[in-house]
Amino acid sequence: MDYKPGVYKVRDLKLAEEGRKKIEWAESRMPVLMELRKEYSKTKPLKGYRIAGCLHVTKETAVLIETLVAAGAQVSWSGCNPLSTQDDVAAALAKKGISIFAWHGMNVKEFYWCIEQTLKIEPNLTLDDGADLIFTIHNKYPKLAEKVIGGTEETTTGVKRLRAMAADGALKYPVIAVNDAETKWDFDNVYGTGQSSIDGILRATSVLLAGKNFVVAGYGHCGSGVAKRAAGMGANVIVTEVKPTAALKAALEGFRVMPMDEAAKIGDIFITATGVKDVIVKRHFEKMKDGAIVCNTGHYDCEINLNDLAQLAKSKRVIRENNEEYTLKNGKRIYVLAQGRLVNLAAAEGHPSEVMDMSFANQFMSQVRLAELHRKGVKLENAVHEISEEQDQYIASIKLKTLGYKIDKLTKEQLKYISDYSEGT
Ligand code: 3DD
Repeated sequence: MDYKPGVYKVRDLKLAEEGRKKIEWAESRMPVLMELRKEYSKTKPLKGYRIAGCLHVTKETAVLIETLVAAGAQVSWSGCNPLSTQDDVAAALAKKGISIFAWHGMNVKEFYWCIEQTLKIEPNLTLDDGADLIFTIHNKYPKLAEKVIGGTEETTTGVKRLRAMAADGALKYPVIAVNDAETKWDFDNVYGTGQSSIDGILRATSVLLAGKNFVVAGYGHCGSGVAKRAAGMGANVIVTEVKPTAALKAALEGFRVMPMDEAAKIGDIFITATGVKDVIVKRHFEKMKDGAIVCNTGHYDCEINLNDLAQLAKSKRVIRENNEEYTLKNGKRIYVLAQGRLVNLAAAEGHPSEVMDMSFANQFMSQVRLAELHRKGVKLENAVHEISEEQDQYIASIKLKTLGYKIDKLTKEQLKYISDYSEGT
């Protein structure tokens, strides 16, 4: 493939100056990644490695990209959602010579075209969020897949997809599940999704949350984060679930729990965070109150069935940015945010830099680990691999240090006690 370094396609290069300021703002709040950049720009462990990346182009991702480059990597990048690219950030990256193909509001055909452009770098490492890049390589460029030494995956649904591929024996190279790092899921998914989803809803509607019936579909790490932050804003949170333990947790946290068929009648605001398709469908829309607001914070846009809604509607118009008003044949109006795509990134800026700092420290360390294993001639199994406990605690300890916290240390006796089973009551 004819790769030309620094080739790019972005919305408008003139936005670069604004984008650079946003990136500098993010750098000031991502001390772990900046610490790693300082350390690894000396040794450049990624020199000679070519990374194709497919991850939301935000100010935080720009800090990750420029850290990978500082560590010696050649990088070519596309966004992992048609609506999540911040155009000024993309322009700033392009201006700095990064090969980037991303703009806000692309269609699905353009989305996959961008992914294909990044493959011209003939990557030997991939970095993914939702597994669309890995899936494209496996499906359309199997020869290229043979040359990839490994990849990393950012999100829950992407890891599930890759585990299914591995179970089928279809995975052609090892992938590290960044999502499953505790310093990722227990912070990014909970605090990040919680705050940024509310951010997206407020930017697209500016409604008062206090007193509203706020329906959260899915009480996993993301949904529980959203539920708790909505409750903190005074919303009356209702949780719908299919998993008894998750529903039980929601109930014991003090939230109302009921099926969507019942919640549809009383909800004012609905947000899906399940990773499953058809969570809100025709019969739910038919039950909803006039003025109900519906949105999604799951990775793919399949959780709200917009085809069903279109069948019920007699007209549709954009009433505010990222906010479409569907007028139903029965006269009721339903408002869909960000075209049913992830509202936190499409209608806001995604998670705050402070949590992405640790997620992306895991991405960076995992890419370095894959390169180091390759240099040592160590071949990982073509499967989904976990982040080590050691890496998790290392990243958490740097974060603590940058926040000025000190913690206790186990004494020799305590360490012995933990491993020794002879001491009883
Ligand atoms: N994701 C959320 N906010 C993001 C940001 N500011 N930059 C890049 C990606 C961002 C998506 C993550 O939550 C990802 O970890 C996921 O999808 O799980």
